[in-house]
Amino acid sequence: MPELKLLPIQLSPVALRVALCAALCAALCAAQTPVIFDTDMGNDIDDALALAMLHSLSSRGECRLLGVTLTNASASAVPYVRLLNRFYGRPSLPVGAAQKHLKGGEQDGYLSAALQSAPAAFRVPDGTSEQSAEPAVTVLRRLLAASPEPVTLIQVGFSTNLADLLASPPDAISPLAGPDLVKAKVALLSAMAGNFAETTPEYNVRLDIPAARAVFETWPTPILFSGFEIGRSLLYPATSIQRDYAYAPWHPVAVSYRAYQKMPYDRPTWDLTAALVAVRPAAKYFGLSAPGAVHVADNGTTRFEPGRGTRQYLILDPAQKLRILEALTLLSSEPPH
Ligand SMILES: [Ca+2]
Repeated sequence: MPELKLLPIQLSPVALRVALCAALCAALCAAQTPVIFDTDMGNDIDDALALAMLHSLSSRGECRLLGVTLTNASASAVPYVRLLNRFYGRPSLPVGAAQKHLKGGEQDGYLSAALQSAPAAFRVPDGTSEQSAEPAVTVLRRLLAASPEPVTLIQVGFSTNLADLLASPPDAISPLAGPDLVKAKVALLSAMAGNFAETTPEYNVRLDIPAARAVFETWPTPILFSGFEIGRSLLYPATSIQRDYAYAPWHPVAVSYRAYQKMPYDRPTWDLTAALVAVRPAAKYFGLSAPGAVHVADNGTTRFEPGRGTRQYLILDPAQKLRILEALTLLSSEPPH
């Protein structure tokens, strides 16, 4: 191999292969968008499907899931997220716990059902530290401060944690206060929130209106909204639950879906759409509004004002519906790698 002589240090073929692999891995890692998933897991089933999707996208090397933070304060939420992470082969993924109890926002739609039926291999042991977690804002600050690359945040629950992040002072984790930390470390916030088709308050906004207003009106980097009308127009098919998850004798997502409502039912893909565009912004699954500002009224309705601002919302082209649904079902039902 005469070309090896061009190197200042001669490498054996094996060492060269190792070095090339390391360089390739470094290049691939650099291409992976680091993401944090902020979720009200347990209130609706789309959060579980969206987290499954993010595990698949991470395994495919399209993103790097850094951690999960919760806005559902149910005692079962942390163990459930750890259960899912364990099923998908990421048992040590950081999880941050909700600190605020929001009326109507800490339902256990399927959390206990999955936890109680889980085989021992996936179960989070009782009485261990895995049953609890650090506060969500502590986890958010640490993950952001430690990330060498800008992070994409995916918020599919209430804005409680991100408002608290904005209000957080400098601490031992970072000398930066919340807004400066976000400006330095967050590329994009992809949020399932609001309604840009009707003047109806959307659930994620309505449950913590002051937090939604603080985040949507003062967040210092761009926000991409998947409004209520997007997920409502793209229904996750019950047939996928019946067919695509049967590869595992016990599947946490299928068990959860069946526990959440009486089967068979199709469910809006609200949170899945926010996760999909966060990881694949160039795929053009959706159209985008012009940039502008988003205002939150006292009753929780959202109003988009085109012009100054870095907020945009998704627009659904009916011709793309089947393509989007195929991506959502394939990604959420992909077996752990
Ligand atoms: Ca949600």
